[in-house]
Amino acid sequence: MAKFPKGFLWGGALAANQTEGAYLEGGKGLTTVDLMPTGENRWKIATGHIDSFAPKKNEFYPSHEAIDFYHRYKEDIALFAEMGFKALRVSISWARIFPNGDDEMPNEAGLQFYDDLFDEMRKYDIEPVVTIAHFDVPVHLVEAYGSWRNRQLVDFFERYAKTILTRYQDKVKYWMTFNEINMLLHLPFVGAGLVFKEGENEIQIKYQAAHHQLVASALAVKACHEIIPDAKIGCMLAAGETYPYTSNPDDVAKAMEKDRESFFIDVQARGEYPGYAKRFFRDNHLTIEMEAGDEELLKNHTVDYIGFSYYSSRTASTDPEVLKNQTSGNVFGSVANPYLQTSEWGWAIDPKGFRITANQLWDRYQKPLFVVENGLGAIDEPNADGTIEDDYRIDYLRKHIDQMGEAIEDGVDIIGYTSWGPIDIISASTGEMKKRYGYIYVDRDNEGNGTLKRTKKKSFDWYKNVIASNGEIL
Ligand code: BGP
Repeated sequence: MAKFPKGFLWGGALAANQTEGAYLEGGKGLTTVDLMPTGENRWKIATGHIDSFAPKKNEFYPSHEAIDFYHRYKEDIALFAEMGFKALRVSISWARIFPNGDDEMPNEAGLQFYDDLFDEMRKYDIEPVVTIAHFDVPVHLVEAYGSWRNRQLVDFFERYAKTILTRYQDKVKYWMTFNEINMLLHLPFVGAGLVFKEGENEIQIKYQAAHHQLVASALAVKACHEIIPDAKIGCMLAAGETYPYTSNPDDVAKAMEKDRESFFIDVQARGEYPGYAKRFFRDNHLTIEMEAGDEELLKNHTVDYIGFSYYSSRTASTDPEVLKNQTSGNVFGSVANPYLQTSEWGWAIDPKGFRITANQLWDRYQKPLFVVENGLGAIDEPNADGTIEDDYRIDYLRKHIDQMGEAIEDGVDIIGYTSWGPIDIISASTGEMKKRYGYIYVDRDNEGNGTLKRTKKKSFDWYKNVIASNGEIL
């Protein structure tokens, strides 16, 4: 069995918008995700097509209450502490700090909330790992500026980042800029608050917005290094190796091209756009407007570590017959891999792919890796006595942690593992509550009914042992 390094950061990962609820409390402004209902409209909105910047009466918006972590975080953190968490990844909601995004002064009630939250973690020696932007843009910035398509967002983001870096400099030593930065290419409203008008060149807008986020990310890295010299700040990629469906060189080349979404990380970790990205812009007649000084900024302020999520591998094919068999529920346009089983939501389950992905990222960037998301979204059926035997979840996690250990044995430098949704939360893609990742069950259904009571699942004690044995006992 592989040895995990001493001080390995075991824990879990959450995002404000999927967890906190209290969507207008404490002076918080509306964020993009507060406009995303469950049901069929969600997908349309996620891809940048929305007709109202206010919630509608006849829709259900799961982020509005989520699991009420805003009021119950003490109870939840006590449970994480009981499992022995060394780290907890959370995000700060931009609109709790700057309700409109472009406000001159931050909102003190919002700042205080996260002060209290970090104090609560520190009480149990849980290291906060903080994502500055996790899928929520203040709605005012979308309406008034067009969100990340507008260069002005860089300044608003910089002000926000500097405000929180300064405020929490003594409490937070691990930071991350944008969650799954590549997601803006697939779900542009989710990743970047982008809304498209009929007939617009969506691809041009997405890559321009990406450039703005990359500049903003470099500015946050710069600010972090200046304000908290002993902190580490990383980027975050929705990772997952793309396999060729066959050994046909056409398939191999297609898989290679699909993996080139990691150009984001090339910019954030190596400090420049790679040649293949420039070629892609040329071939697609895209003009990315850059300001004087951007290139130097990107070059000089690269990240300290590579954060990534890994849920599954992807598979690419050029064969029209194979292409008919796209996996469901996956935004990466992957075809079904005949060697892999899938989750109830159609995500391929591939522990070995985790080792491969970690090796590829390490070989490529030679910077420490931090696994900040991994897990199985599944339906849990409580027994009559309320217990939940989630052996399928244990099985998934056991195999993935084992492969992470293999990657470490391969020489990959991995500093921590925060599994996704250690307590059941709202699903980002579907808005459902029944897609659960947690070691802790939350009594709430897709329509928002339930007591919100927390119950330990079977996986709770299992993960507790994994942490206590530093990954020796799986
Ligand atoms: C990632 C996001 C998370 C999270 C996770 C699981 O894309 O960073 O916010 O939700 O995926 O996805 P889902 O909630 O759709 O199952």
